Amino acid sequence: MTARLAASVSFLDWMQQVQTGMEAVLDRFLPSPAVVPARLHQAMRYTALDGGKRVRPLLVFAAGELFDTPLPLLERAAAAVEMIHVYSLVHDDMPCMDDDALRRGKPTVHVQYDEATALLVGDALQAQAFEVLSGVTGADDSALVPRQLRMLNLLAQASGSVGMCGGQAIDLASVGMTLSLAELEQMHRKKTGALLRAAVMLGALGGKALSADEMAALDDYAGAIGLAFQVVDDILDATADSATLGKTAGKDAADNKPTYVSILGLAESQALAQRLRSNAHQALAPFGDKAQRLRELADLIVQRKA
Ligand code: GRG
Repeated sequence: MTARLAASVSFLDWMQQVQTGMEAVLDRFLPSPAVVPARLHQAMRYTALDGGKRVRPLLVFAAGELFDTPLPLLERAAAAVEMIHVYSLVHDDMPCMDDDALRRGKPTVHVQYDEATALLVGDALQAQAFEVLSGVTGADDSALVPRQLRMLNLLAQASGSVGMCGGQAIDLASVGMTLSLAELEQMHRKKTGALLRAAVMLGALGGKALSADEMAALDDYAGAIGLAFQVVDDILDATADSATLGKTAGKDAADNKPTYVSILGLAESQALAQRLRSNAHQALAPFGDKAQRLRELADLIVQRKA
């Protein structure tokens, strides 16, 4: 990826630069398709490359701008969080979980390859994420090692049983059940919110030290966008079509899953997404203009159509 773009660059151009750059970064950090076991490596690349909105890497880079995080560390953090995200999608799509055949506009890994390969792709991407984040960043990397340690700890917590995996466990257990709004929120703060929060915090922790107030403000922002992302996901699942989403639409209702739309209705869910966007903006007030990209990402998350 090239050096940071000036703040005068439009949000769209910045986003496209990060998305394109991420393709090259992931290509660099994924095992070569020629290395044994070639089929596993090809399947890892099939699912991780050429697809997805790259929301988590965008958050890493936007938060990194606030704290002057060095580019090599930003690239590693962005690749690591995207690999964890992709692994979660591959496992989530398997017949033992959501049993889905379409993801990012392509057949899911267990359909394109087979179930055992899908399981291993997820496992290997998870390990690869931690290898990448713990890797050497450059010649003068010793000063970065303490930061990397904190980042590794954060990513492990966000991915594990008190984070994303825990949220998925609650999700699987709640099929066909009536959840209160508070229970639904708790599930999503873990399942989707934990990794989105990690993306923001990873970008920040790689840079100069954060004060307690800065940490709390970023946490508030990350919490608001994490929940907004899921509210919008529920809205899109109920209102968009599969071709637009690149995944099967209407799945939540078909699977009898509690969602924001099923509990609050469409209009109230849309109002909630707007309130969360405004909360995210408010949380960024102490950072002034430097947080412009994070503000724009909050808008994107709420206004997205896929
Ligand atoms: C299997 C351990 C394990 C966890 C799965 C996140 C998750 C937990 C499952 C995904 C199910 C799902 C569709 C959740 C809704 C929110 C979400 C994470 C959507 C997909 O993320 P996007 O929209 O996807 O950022 P792209 O493809 O753009 O990266």
